[in-house]
Amino acid sequence: MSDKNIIIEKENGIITASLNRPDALNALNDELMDELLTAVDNYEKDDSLRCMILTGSSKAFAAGADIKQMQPKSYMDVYKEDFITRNWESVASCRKPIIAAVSGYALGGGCELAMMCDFILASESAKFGQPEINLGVSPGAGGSQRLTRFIGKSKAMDMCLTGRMMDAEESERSGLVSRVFPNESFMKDVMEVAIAVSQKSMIATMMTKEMVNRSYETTLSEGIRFERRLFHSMFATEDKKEGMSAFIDKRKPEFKDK
Ligand code: DAK
Repeated sequence: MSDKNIIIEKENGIITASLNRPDALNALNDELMDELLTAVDNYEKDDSLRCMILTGSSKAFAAGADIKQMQPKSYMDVYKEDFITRNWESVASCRKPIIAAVSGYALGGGCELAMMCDFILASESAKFGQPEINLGVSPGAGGSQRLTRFIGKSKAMDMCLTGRMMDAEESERSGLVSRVFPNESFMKDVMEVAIAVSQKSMIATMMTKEMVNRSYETTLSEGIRFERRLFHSMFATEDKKEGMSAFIDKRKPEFKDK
């Protein structure tokens, strides 16, 4: 299915959403973010879909929020419209897994959108940055907060204050990216990761997401308590019985998300 700004493909329980504004290096405008909101919403509701890949083109994941859409706006415009805020958190708040697959530029809002996903896979061509400082502004969709948590204060300050770009190798080394794959096989390698994620119990996957995300929001002792509560609750699931029995029987588990 091809919408205006996002191409949606579904295969083997994996939904791939490809940002599709090639003439603007996938700059994120309000219309595109609305389409993304709808795509994420549909993904969450459809039990047959078990993992989402959010990607762009080989040249750009997304070169940021659309500067041409932002340029004429005043403070009162963006405040009154809640400009690109109302439709920006759908990826971060999705309860099912979303993998960012980044080739080329992931800048500004593009980098922020990738960081809203559960983890980032990059091709060798990926370039990350928060260049908003060059436009006389700052990150505005969580970049100053999420990037600092990913890569630490010193490097986040360096990125945000100089506006420079990091290549894939530096991004992996600093913890922004989980794995780098060759350009030639990138989407095939990403699909293999998505299939691996999709084959687990969805209950365990969703609870594990909650646990890892909670680690950003709370103290260590509260986080560990939260993990233990969810871990105990999983002993009420059929998938726990199936997973452990399958291990003992030396067979592949058949999870039913129950
Ligand atoms: N917006 C609009 N158009 C863009 C764009 C962008 N961010 N990036 C590129 N384009 C357009 C270019 O204008 C050009 O269009 P035409 O001139 O052909 O019409 C076309 O894409 C190709 O770009 P270039 O000719 O510049 O291509 P190059 O290969 O020479 O350079 C580049 C690629 C990525 C280095 C360069 O295009 C560039 O520096 N782009 C801007 C990068 C940037 O500054 N990004 C940060 C934008 S500010 C918020 C949410 C999000 C945000 C804020 C708040 N809330 C939830 C509150 C985010 C803000 C930002 O991201």
